[in-house]
Amino acid sequence: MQVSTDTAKVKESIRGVLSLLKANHPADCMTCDVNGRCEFQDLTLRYNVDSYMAEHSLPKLRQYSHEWDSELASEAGALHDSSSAAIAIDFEKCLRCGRCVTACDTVQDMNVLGMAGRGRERHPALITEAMSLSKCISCGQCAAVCPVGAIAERSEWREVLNQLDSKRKVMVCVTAPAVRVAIGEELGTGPGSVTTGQMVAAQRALGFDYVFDVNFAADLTIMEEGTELLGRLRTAWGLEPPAAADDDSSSSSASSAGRQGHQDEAAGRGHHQGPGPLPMFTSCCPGWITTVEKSYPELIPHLSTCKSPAQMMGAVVKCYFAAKLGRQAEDICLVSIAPCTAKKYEAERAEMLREGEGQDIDYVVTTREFGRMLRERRIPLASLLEAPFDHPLGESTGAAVIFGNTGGVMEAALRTAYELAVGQPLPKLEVAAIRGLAGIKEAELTLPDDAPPGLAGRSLRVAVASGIGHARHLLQAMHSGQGPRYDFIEVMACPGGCIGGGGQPKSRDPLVLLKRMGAVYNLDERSTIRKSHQNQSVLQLYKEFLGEPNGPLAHQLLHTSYTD
Ligand code: HC0
Ligand code: SF4
Repeated sequence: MQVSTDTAKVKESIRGVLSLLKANHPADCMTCDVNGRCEFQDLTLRYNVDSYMAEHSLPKLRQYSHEWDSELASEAGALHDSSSAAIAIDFEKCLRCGRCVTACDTVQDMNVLGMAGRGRERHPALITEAMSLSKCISCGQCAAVCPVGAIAERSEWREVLNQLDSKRKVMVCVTAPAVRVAIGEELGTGPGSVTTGQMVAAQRALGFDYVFDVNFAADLTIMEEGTELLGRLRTAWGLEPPAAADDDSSSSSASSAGRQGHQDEAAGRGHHQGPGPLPMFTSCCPGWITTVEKSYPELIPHLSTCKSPAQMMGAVVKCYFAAKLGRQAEDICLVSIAPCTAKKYEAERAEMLREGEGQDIDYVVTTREFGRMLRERRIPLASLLEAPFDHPLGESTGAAVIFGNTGGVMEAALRTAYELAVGQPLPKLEVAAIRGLAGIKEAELTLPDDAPPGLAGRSLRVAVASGIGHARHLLQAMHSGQGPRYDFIEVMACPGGCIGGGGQPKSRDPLVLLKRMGAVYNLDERSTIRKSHQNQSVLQLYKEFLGEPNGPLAHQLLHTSYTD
């Protein structure tokens, strides 16, 4: 059989279908957030749909449009939903392709969205009355595949530009690991292009006073989470905790007074508790945290108590850096640029608010929104000269950047936890078994015979899942007693990890995740320092301000709790 897909007859048919869709589509492209990044807009231009509509009976199509809209409105309930902190729905723009439903149900196994109606009236709809009443985890996988702007991240970029223009506050920008391998792609430099230095230059050109890096806090997270893991392992293995380090090593810096105040408060709040059970799950992905809270509350004690790197960065900027500047937390406006839509929700969580004060992170904009800001301000990312991050909260290691890939948090944690426990580096820094795009991966590490007493010859079993559908399979296998017992499990809600986040550039390239993943691993390989515990600025922060990893002040500022 020969199938022709590009004949004049086929093209005419496509034009007819596009015309029907366009007749049903609101005419608000000029103000739509995806203007210029819209598959439907591209197709209507390519097939010259306006001329087709002029040649045919447009009034009749409009008539059809009204019928369709009223039926959809009555069947689907609300056409608009803005009840989520992360995701905004405008089904008036919906083309009824159903990609969002596939992403939510088949990939993520969440079933927040479904198809309603029959025949030609079949359309995506919310299963519950509102997003806020659903089990939505804010992952944004629906938004990442929407060809138009029917499902999108809750937009914050205009407010950020207003804040930058008003110059009322000290403007600080922090950027997640996976953005540097994707913002170029959003602006046309191709998947897998790395534009870290140009990205920093663009943030300065936007008007940010300080440009820091979430990667710094990823290294900090490894210090906290690695220490927490070792504590849980020692308890499970019946070993004595290591001798406490001297916590009184603070320098006479300007931060000491601030530190003392925070420490007194930390002691009063009694945040610090004993080690939790194994397996320990990572806690840096807000989509995964919401999944546990809403669907698996029995796993809450297994979650690491560490805040995500982004939120650790928020706490460090608002407490430590503000004090260094001689300013109050409210004098700083902190903008986080992330590949993730759920980070918008995370920043607003009650657990993340400073007592009596506001959010640590004031705004979260996705990679797509960041691209929009640069286009809006005519900042030509690709042709900017590279600029460095500001010191000291811009320093990071290769271990930090791999957080952006599925398996990266685990690999970074193993590089540090192994070396701190055993006293010698991992035989090979690249843990091949937990690299790649497989939805579930696992590895086993055996500690060497010359490890300290109690550790020699012990095995550490770890697992990595990305995509909530895969995480559910892993949990089911564990629940049914199949497979090994794990000690440490990394879960990221988005397929591929943060490189595939719901706020990343929309792409139809099937290799896009592999290209972004390769770019992240290249950044690690090219780093001179590749282990988090060798980040000198992080070590200095402990010395100058935080005390020791998992100490009282670290617990108060860098750890959190969960709600079922
Ligand atoms: Fe991620 Fe993260 S790796 S969740 O995907 O851990 O957003 O990139 O910023 O916080 O570091 C997202 C990316 C981060 C955090 C880090 C973690
Ligand atoms: Fe489903 Fe994630 Fe979209 Fe929520 S954000 S509707 S869970 S795909």
